[in-house]
Amino acid sequence: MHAWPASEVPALPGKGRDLQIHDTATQGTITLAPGPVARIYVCGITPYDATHIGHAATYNAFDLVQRVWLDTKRQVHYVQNVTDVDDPLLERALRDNQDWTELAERETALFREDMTALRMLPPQHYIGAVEAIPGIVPLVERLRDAGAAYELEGDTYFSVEADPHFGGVSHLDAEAMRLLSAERGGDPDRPGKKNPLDPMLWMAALPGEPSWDGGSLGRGRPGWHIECVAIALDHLGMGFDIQGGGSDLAFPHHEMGASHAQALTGEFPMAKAYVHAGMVALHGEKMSKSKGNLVFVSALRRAGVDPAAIRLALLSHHYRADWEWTDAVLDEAVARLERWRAAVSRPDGIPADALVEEVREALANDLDAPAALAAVDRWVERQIATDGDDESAPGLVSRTVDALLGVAL
Ligand code: 5CA
Ligand code: ZN
Repeated sequence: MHAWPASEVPALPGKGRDLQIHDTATQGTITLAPGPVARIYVCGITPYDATHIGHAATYNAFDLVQRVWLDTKRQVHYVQNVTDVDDPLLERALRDNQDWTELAERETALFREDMTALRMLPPQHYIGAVEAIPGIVPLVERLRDAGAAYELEGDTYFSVEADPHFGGVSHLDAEAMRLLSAERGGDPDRPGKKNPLDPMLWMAALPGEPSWDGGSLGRGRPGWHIECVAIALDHLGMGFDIQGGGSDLAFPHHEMGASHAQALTGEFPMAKAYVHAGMVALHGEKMSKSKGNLVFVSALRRAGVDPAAIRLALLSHHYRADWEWTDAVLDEAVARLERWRAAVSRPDGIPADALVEEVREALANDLDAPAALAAVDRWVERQIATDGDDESAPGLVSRTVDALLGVAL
């Protein structure tokens, strides 16, 4: 699939610091020191209702990761998937009496537009689950042949007991895993499974549902977790730097993915850091497609909201926090954008070299965007209150805010 156009990232004087980031798997903060090419996989949307503010907040976090790495003068190899065939997508298409491929294409196109408007850097490889199927089938066959998978009434399941490290990403107890598995696409109550948590790797074709040639697995479609593993291993290989997503992906999705990869390669975990963004809520509940309590980026754009203000609203919360979207959050961001624009539109001002370092430091410290905004706020206040004569300062601040925060002033 094609991704979306990249906005230019201005180069800043000097060099940024290595990223320290909270890793769910080790339950602590680690310093990542990638080679010249940093590798990141971010789980993409299931395209049946895009792009809500919760999605945007999560992609904003991983956009900051890239901007920090680029500022350390590394290249970034970024892969993102699109879950373009899945139960909820098929159910929505059926409910609305539309073709599931058209629904997926339309929502993916909207997502691309939203990502472009928000200045999110695009992945180099943007891969749909459907296009990944030829690479998924041999992985499932290998898992089965190695004894890590079994057949149940034509479907193929992964055996979590094949992975001695199972649980090492999310650290949840068995009861919590069972509840979340039922909530997030699993089928813990299906009779005949070796372990209730075992996830589907390949689902036998059902009448009226799309299916593909699965070689020795028979016709069918892939399970969710193996899709991301196949795409990540194909484009990044084992031991890439970050696998990212919202906190609702830690279990089962990233846990199961790490287990699949362990059973395939003997290595654990697949990524050096498992990074999870907090959940954005609306009216007290997690914003989610299934609940329908959504604020869409495209609707805000249509209403004339500047995408830079949406981005500032996202940045005003720490990526690991759960937070609530309100009109006040947006109003504050709109006002901040106006203040910042007024401050950098002056022909000269107060020096900004220290500000560049403060923003770098804040982001390298577990992507502390609120601290970065506070640093810019302080410069802006002084700039408005003082008569400076540094002609390079306004430009430097604009470039810093653009390069490190993705906000065009
Ligand atoms: N296609 C899968 C990943 S392979 C999926 O989870 N798709 S999604 O469309 O449901 O979500 C896309 C991303 O947005 C995921 O990382 C998810 O964790 C994140 N996300 C979903 N809802 C919210 C929310 N309310 N707040 C923050 N992030 C969210
Ligand atoms: Zn995924």
